[in-house]
Amino acid sequence: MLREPKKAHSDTGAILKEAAGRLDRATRRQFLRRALGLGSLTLLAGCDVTDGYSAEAMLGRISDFNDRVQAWLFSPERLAKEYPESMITRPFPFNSFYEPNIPDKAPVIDAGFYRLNVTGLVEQRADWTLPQLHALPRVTQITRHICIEGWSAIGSWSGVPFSHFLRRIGADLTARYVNFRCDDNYVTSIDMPTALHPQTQLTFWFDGQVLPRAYGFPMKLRVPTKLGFKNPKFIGEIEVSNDYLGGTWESQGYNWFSGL
Ligand SMILES: Nc1nc2c(c(=O)[nH]1)N[C@H]1C(S)=C(S)[C@@H](COP(=O)(O)O)O[C@H]1N2
Ligand SMILES: [Mo]
Repeated sequence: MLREPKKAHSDTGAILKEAAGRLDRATRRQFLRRALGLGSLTLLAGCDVTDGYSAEAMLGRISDFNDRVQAWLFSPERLAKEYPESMITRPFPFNSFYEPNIPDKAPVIDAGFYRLNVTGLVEQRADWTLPQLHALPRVTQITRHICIEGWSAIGSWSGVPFSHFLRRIGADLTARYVNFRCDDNYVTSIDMPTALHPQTQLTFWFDGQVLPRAYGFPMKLRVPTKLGFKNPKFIGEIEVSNDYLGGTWESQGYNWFSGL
């Protein structure tokens, strides 16, 4: 059953401004002028959208525009802001695409049986066990996760820089996409420049502990330059590909790029 797109929260303007705050001043003004100039994000944040059909049509139009603006804005050199430990949000919010939106419904994955499938345009199409993944070099980031539904929170995530992992599996770094298939049937995909961004992380630990089940055990992709829904949890397969896969929320009208 196709679900009606979740209505944009009335805080979209605030979230946009928060995201814009991470840009330098000239870029920010251009961003806000171009994004808000068309009234697209104002519309997105507005309450006029009452039925799923018009919401979907409108989001489609906005998406085409935003893909262009955001692709133009994105640069691999731009870093998401990092925060001190004292600013970590506890407890950290939980979100899922399924209903009811509660952690109890998150998949139960057995650490011993778990295998990560690596497929597509890579030299080593092997499966990885958790101990093998945990042995990769570890870095930590404290960044803000921004959800399109109108909340944001600061968290601490640790794991291997995704660019390191991609090189390790001999990924074709000229491929266009990295696609993710998750154990709850969630799907999303990112462009290769974002996959290689220095802060994009294959995450196994959260706030100093093993990534809890609700937050994506055994692994998620942390992408601080993208909205929350571009951060897949419970990853079962990573595919390097030139084929556009889209995603669970992307096919419901959310902008595919959704980032800076
Ligand atoms: N597999 C999977 N990944 C997912 C989702 C999901 O439902 N399933 N929801 C996305 C959305 S919309 C958000 S905001 C974040 C929520 O992550 P959190 O529960 O760690 O806060 O996960 C993203 N990744
Ligand atoms: Mo989200």
